[in-house]
Amino acid sequence: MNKTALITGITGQDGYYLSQLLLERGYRVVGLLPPERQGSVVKLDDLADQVEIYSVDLRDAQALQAAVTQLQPTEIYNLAAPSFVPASWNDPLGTLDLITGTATRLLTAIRHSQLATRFYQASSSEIFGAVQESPQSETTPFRPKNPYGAAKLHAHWTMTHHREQYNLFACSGILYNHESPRRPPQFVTRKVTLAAAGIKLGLMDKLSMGNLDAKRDWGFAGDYVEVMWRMLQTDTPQDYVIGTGILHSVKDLVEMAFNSVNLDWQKYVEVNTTLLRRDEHFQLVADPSNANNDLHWSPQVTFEQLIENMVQIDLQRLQSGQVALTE
Ligand code: G4F
Repeated sequence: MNKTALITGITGQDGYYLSQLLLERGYRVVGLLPPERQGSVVKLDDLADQVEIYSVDLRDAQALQAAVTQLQPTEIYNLAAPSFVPASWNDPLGTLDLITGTATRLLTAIRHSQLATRFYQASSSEIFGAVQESPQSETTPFRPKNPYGAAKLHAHWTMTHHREQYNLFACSGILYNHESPRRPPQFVTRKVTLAAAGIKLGLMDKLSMGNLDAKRDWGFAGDYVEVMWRMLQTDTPQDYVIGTGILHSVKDLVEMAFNSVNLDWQKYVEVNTTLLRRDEHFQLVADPSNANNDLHWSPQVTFEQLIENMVQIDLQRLQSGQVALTE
């Protein structure tokens, strides 16, 4: 019998790549989407016809329980989150409810259903926050410094408590920044690749940026969904830090993107102080040794390949009118 995977956040970047991987591996893939967001299934493009959508409000515990009881999933991937970190300051409670609340309600539903469903929690390097050691591993203390990181940490602990208390097969992937051509343009990689393409085509002439010295550990989202799946295929549930272990600055990113279309970034990029964030001196960089050793996982796409590919795809999209620039 086919395995069934339930995915929250299916229409996001990771939801797309994960659905693709699971469909290729013979799973029945069901996305849990709030009733008011049914239309967003079009974001799944070529996969929209291959996945099933179950309409459910993620804040409704009873409805989630009914979904789990009815669909009897082999695996649940909890990816749903308002993932743009600065926005979490505008609605800390809403962020907490969607991130922690959804994880708690799903874990409770698995517990009550008495199924052997395996649960993946999408955790984040933001739970490490104000780090005192770099790189970070599974034993690094958690010190989140924004409502998003705090909510992700609460969800992480809730998952851990359910694993210990009820012996559920549940685990967290503590993922560092992962990007792709499907990343929305408010995130820095896509903002830069779209701008480099737009400027090359003469559709815009300036790019306003925040902190060019900020550094991140960036990988390709397609590589990271592979490890989500591998985490649920092991004998014992365990949390893993997932990243490349390599830091690049935002300046490196800008330079790489503009170089790939033969432009001198310094002629087009300006710093807009309203885009600066506080406390950006912490170096969030992964030590993925455990994932390398236990799951035989390592990233396949380099940062350079990723950015070059994103710029090329943005050039094609702009030329074909598939995306338009708002600036
Ligand atoms: O692309 P970002 O907005 O991603 P951020 O805040 O690191 O969060 C992403 O990764 C986390 C870890 O996996 C996730 F938990 C989270 O959900 C999300 O996916 O910003 C990256 C860096 C920051 O240091 C930011 O200050 O880029 C810097 N930056 C500089 N100028 C900018 C800009 N970021 C944005 N979005 N826009 C700018 O103009």
